[in-house]
Amino acid sequence: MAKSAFAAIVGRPSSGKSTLINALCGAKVSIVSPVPQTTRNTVRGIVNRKEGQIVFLDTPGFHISDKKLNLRLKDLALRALGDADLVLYLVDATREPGPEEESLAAALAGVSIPLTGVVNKIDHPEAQPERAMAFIKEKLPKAEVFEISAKEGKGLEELIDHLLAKAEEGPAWYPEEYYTDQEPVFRIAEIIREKIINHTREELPHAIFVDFTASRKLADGSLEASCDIVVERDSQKGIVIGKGGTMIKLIREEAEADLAELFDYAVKLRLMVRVDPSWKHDDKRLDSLIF
Ligand SMILES: Nc1nc2c(ncn2[C@@H]2O[C@H](COP(=O)(O)OP(=O)(O)OP(=O)(O)O)[C@@H](O)[C@H]2O)c(=O)[nH]1
Ligand SMILES: [Mg+2]
Repeated sequence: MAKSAFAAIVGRPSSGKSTLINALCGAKVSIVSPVPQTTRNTVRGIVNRKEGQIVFLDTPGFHISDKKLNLRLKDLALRALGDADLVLYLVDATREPGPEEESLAAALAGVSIPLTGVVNKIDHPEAQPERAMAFIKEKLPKAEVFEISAKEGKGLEELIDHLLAKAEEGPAWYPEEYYTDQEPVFRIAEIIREKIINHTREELPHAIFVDFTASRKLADGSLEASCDIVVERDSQKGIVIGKGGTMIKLIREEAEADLAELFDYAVKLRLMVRVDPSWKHDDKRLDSLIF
């Protein structure tokens, strides 16, 4: 009988959760940027081995803040634990564990599913893996701890073997050829958001969301997708569009190139920029964005 498990990946913002899920799945499942709070949803990535299937759940970074958006993201990260059989607690070896790390470790100490500690970014010149290791051992003494570099793909097979050993016998939840279950509409919007964050991170790291408005199949088999990039202020609209439209063109071209890798049909993007000063305070809007 094969094994199967849902494994939630939790950690502070920018600890490398999304980089890890992509490396584990060997494909871009979840968007990555140097800006904290990039991931806003529980994103599933599937790994199949002859021993069984692990469905990884990437989650938003655990961040302490009173802002509405952040509260929702934190809540979502903790809720993913309720859907999981195993939990991976990712700690960034380049950062000192402060109050936020303490708070997350305390929350995880109360969780009843098996927990595995993961020290990430060991490739980084400023990494102090012993410090991160000692922190996890102190706060969560029962956890086994692995050292990895998600970016360089180091230590991942050992981690997968360990999780398969911990997993219980059970059916595969997804067909073997699946590496994610995300809808194309969501993936397209996310890839666009990744390009915007990575190009405008100093000016508007969290000010945007991408609203998929329409799509149609063209005669050549490609998909034309229309999306609104929603910003909070007029000045931000100018940043996204760029001088003479150069920025939005770059965003479109890079996103189309990534999408060409992800889908077996071409995606042609029609991007517009819209201003909505209150989207981050709009409960209905947040309901539709954070799930
Ligand atoms: N050197 C190094 N950098 C890494 C590694 N893993 C992730 N990073 C970098 O860390 C930054 C954050 O990575 P993400 O994967 O987006 O982090 P995250 O935990 O998903 O962040 P949120 O979604 O915001 O919570 C990016 O600049 C990554 O390139 C690693 O193993 N080594
Ligand atoms: Mg992420």
